Amino acid sequence: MPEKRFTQSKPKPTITALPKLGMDKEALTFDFKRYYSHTLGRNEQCRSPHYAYEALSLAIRDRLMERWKETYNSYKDTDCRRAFYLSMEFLMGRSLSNAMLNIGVTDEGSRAMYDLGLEIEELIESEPDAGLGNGGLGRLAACFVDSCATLQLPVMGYGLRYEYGMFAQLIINGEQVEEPDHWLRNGNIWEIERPEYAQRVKFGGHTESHIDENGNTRVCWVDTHDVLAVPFDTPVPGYKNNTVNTLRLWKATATEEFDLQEFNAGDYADSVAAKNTAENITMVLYPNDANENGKELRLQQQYFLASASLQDILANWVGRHGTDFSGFAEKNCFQLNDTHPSIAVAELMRLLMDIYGMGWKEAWEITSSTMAYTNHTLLPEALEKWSVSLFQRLLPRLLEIIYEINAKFMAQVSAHWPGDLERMARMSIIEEGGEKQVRMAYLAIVGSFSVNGVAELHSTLLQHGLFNDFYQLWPEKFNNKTNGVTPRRWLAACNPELAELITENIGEGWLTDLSQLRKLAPLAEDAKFRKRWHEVQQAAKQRLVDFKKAELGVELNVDSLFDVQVKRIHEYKRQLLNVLHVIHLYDRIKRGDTANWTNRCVLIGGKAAPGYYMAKRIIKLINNVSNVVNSDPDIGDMLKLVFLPNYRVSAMEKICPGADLSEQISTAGKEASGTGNMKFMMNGAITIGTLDGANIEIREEVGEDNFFLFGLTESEVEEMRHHYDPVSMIEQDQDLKRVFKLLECGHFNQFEPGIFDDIINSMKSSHDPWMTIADFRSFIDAQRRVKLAYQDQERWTKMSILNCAYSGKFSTDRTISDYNREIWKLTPVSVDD
Ligand code: 26Q
Repeated sequence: MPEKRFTQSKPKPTITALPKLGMDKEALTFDFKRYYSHTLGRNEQCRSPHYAYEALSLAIRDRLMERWKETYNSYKDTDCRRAFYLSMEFLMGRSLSNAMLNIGVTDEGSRAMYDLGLEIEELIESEPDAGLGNGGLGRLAACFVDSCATLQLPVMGYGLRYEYGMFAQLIINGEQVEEPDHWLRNGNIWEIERPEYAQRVKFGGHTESHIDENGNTRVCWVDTHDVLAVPFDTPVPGYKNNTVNTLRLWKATATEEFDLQEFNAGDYADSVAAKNTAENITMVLYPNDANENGKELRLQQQYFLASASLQDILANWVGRHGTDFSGFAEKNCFQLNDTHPSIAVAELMRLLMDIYGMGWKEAWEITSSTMAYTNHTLLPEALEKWSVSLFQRLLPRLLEIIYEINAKFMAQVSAHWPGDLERMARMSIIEEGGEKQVRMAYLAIVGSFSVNGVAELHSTLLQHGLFNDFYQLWPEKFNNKTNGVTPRRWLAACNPELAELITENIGEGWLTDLSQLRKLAPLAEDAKFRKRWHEVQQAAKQRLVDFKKAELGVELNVDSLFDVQVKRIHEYKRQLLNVLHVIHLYDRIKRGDTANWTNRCVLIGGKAAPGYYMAKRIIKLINNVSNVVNSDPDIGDMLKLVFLPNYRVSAMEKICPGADLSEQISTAGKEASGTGNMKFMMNGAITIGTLDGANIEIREEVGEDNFFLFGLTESEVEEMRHHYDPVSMIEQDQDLKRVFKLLECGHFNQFEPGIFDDIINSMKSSHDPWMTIADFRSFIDAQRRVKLAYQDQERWTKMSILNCAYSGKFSTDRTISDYNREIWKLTPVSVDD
């Protein structure tokens, strides 16, 4: 007799009804062993920490999964309004330690591993960074989703699952060499593939229009090459609140017809090659943090993200409400992380009209009341433009819609400023004259109900400079949302000793209400507390020293001032100004001008876009100066310069607790906000900085006595441009003159003649946009004040405590509360245990 099969009678919900998993050491140990042995098939003989990392991660993931499901159901049941964060980058870094912290099993998990003879640190270190971003903008997206989950807000992140993330940086002979980052090679425990929610994305083809049964014109986009978007979901846990939100990343794969068409044409090789074309779309992250103009694949990526995400959201809506979109705008909001996903404006119009049969007016009403745009740069050369001809070839239907949006917008401009043709030309989404271009920022502004900058100064400059025409037309759209960083990763997890000292003294409320760090301020006057603070900071410096000794073989002296600049290498960020200061100190030592000296380690790290020639030369200069300085026996411990290779999220987690001085020295008006500045401040480093980006607000919070200010203001920079004469400034400043003499005589490139000529010439040019020389004297003087402050360790420690104490504003919990109060207007949804 065959066995009887009960396939029909099983009531559905019991499939996933499971007893709740334990959060104690024993439960974690049991699950760890089961995964290690039965799932991964390893035993004691296996020496690699990778499998232990995987086993522990699987055990943690199970606990996330329970809460993820609950969160999903809570959102569904409450039918709440939601926001979607659309971003080409999510620089998540590592997940294990963050997940353990947020579900509250850091101690139990560490003890479980310890009792098994495993070092939790080693497991944590074996996780590769999810480096799906370039820098600030990508890491901001990651901090945002952390804070959204912590604030119990129904927000989902949408992005791309790049097969290759940000390249790994090697330094060979002082130069950057890029190595591909195949971060998925050993699998990714933290993602769940959901092929059942795959979406189809169109490219190419042409449009046809016809009259439908109701007499309305309908457009069909036909003869397209379609690509399948397959979602991979990553859980995003809130801090100890049972909320687990979703980050959904799309992977591009070939459709079945794609294979068949080519296959039937008879060429197997062509068919496989065609598959590659489709799958190339999410193959690699573009490693430039400024607009590399015109790359077709980049536009494909942008549209792929926008289209797949919007189709997903609309399919979900239709699944629950049918094709009645009357309540859609009340329930949904899209935040565009820069212009990169701004094609979403046109794509939502297309989907509502062409797929769901809506008229223009109704579709525009929905689109322009659900889209919100965040700008991250003022540099005009970084503003995205796409040639109309590329658009026509790749996304013909989208181009039609953009033209229509622009025609209606131009009519509005003309009504507001009758006869002002210049203004119309300035504001047009389509740039005329020469090759026609689509201005993506203008599309984003026209299509959004909110436009924000990322720090007060930046937002002001957007309103009065870059986007002034739009601000005059729609002042109510413009607002500021000063950036932040998540205090869970950037204080609690990366600096546990400091976190513990803080908690011992003011309780643990600061973890979700960072303004409570203010309670530390009075303790700056307590000598015993200062002593503890200093000890913890020295221990963090020692850990950094040990890491760098193991990684690079360099010996740093913990008693010297750790002076740190880590960020992308960019001329506007002025790593060169930092190098000029190092050369100046070197020159002073060589001249014997060392009375009252303070030993200093200058640490500089960051990646250059592979095609950015000047940035790569700056890296070479830093390394060459480093070689000369560090190998000179006259210099010894008085001065060290070290380039920190392969700067990334997990590197910053080790660097920021060990920094004394945070270098935030961009040309005023150029750094939109900066976020590294906030991480350093939170960990008690003191900033030397210009009045740029969020530095201004940092100084406001901590007070001028606890911040080393230097340099021209934004308006002074703009004024000086007209008569900027760096050559005579060099001539008139004896210190600067000697620094340039060393550079120009080839002191740092003895056997590499001429390699720094371009750098030298750029600084000496009266057209140098970054005006490095203009701020030299002021910078050197500020560094002298730094040194004097550091010599009084009691004073320095006070300043350090106060920097941490007044860093509360720079939590992304505050930033996200601001976004929510003023833009998203979501109601928090609590998730039951
Ligand atoms: C665009 C088109 C084609 C290829 C690449 C790009 C591209 C990619 C990344 C353009 C820009 C970026 C990243 C920009 C960025 O990170 N900006 C930084 O954003 C931070 C968060 O708001 C700010 O703190 C920084 O000041 C800002 O520089």
